[in-house]
Amino acid sequence: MRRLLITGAAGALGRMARARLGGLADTLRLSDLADPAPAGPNEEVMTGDLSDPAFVNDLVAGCDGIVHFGGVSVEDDFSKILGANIIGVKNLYEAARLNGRPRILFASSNHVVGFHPQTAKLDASAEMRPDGWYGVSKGCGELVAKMYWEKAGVETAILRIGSCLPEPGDRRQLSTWLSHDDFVQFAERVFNAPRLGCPVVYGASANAASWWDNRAADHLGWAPKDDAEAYRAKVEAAAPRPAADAPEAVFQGDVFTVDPIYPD
Ligand code: NAI
Ligand code: 15L
Repeated sequence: MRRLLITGAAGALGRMARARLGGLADTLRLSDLADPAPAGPNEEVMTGDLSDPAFVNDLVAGCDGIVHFGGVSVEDDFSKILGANIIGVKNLYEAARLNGRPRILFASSNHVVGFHPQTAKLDASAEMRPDGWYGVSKGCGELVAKMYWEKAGVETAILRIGSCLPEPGDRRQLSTWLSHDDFVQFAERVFNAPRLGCPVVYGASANAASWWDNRAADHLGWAPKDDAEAYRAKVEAAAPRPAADAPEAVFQGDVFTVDPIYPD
């Protein structure tokens, strides 16, 4: 690619992707509401709000690919989530349609399906059971991606990320962990695959304790390598076992399922 856009570039995954995805394009365009670190060689920085359609149109112009991390990444007031995650995604896809249909990796979340029990094995056809406004907004983003694929031919990998961290930190993450290396390999597959379409993929490493089945996305050839099991002894020594009826032991979405429904 000539130019790859990373939104949310000042955030945790944006900073990781900036360091790891430079080889995918001649230029990385880095954007966030907050200032990312200044542009280095082969980088451009554009600061602004995803809820502003004119800004997003300028942001997407000239890009061949987009890693879309920008937005509110936890439960919050509906008005904040609406602007960043729902209007922001709509702006991104409309800009993509108008600017040469760059391929998109959309960072969705396991919280789209957070009310499924941990005993369930989910695949791409699982019913959406969002566990808050955040999960609702990511489900909405997935639907926007599907609509722009069907109507306008914008290809997207919808990645329902579990917990993307350097290493798993609690017992639930033994199932939900996505290593940085496995994320990077996923991005490489997304932007190099001859055909993408608009698959839903669960963003998890090859965890022995996984709740998710990605066989519907086999055509991408993504084969995660890491397994949270390697950290089990360390995690179990550090993190007490939750009660059997605690949300972190019952629901895939963890304590998001017991957050209040924030009013506005
Ligand atoms: P983060 O909260 O560290 O980064 C998100 C970035 O988006 C922030 O730098 C923030 O300033 C920016 N942002 C927020 N509102 C914005 C707006 N209106 N306009 C422009 N930028 C805005 O989140 P993190 O952990 O880096 O996650 C990245 C993406 O991946 C998020 O969309 C998150 O929902 C998703 N995700 C992350 C997971 C994880 O394990 N880190 C798990 C599941 C999904
Ligand atoms: C997410 O969607 C969040 O962005 C992240 O902060 C974690 O809470 C993650 O899910 C998770 O479920 O572990």
